[in-house]
Amino acid sequence: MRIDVLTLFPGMFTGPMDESILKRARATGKLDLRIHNLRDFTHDRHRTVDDRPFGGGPGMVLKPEPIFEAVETLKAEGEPPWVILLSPAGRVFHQGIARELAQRPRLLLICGSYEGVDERIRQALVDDELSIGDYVLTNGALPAMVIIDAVTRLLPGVLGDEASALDESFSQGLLEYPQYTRPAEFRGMKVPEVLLSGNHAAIAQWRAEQARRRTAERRPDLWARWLAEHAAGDSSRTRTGSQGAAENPG
Ligand code: 9D3
Repeated sequence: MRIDVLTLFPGMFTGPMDESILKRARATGKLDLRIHNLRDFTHDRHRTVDDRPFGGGPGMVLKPEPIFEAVETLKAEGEPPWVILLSPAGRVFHQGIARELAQRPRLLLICGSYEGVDERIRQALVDDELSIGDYVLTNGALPAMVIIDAVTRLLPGVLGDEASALDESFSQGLLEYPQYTRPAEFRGMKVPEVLLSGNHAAIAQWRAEQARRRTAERRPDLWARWLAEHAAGDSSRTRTGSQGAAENPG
């Protein structure tokens, strides 16, 4: 997948986008990531990217010309990209959106700034507008990196087979179960007996129950969705008499 990023702060991307799984995805050509400085698409001496808002008010607004020129230049370089504006006014990013974006051959991410952008950019250039959550950041560079990270790990061959298979497992939509490694007792805290038992069926059952219980306690929103999705045709856990607290978490 090719991802172009338009930003006022290209330096923020060096480092985070060159470590770990992202680094390998780029090195193996699975991710073709290109960071562009918006100022490179200006023509005046001061490389001006913003101007005062019509109608008055505080702050500045990203002017249309550099962004239009950048998007039009990049669009001409091959197949048309899906153009995303990062802004606090976008719909909130989640794993489902990451899965959808991972299907596209090419993305173009436009990083907003605290200044906001001229509305004609939305009107004429942008296919979708995304936020990463309800908190205020200084600009859209970190949100762009969050999206690149979430999408890249879903690209074919980027994660090892084990990690991808794990992702596809029954536990989708639930929080992780508790994990332990050696020693079996540490400062008086013991690893649950079942994990030392060698009984793989019992272990799987314990983990599934822990994941459900933890999700119900901590994330009632996720729990409600999981219950709804697993309601049809699955009476094994919800039937009267099944053991475990996960069924009646409240
Ligand atoms: C005047 C209202 N402010 C919105 C709350 C203006 C404003 C503040 C901060 C406009 C942009 C920004 C910079 N943030 C982003 O560009 C951004 C962002 C964010 O701040 N939080 C979560 N997701 C995103 S995506 C882009």
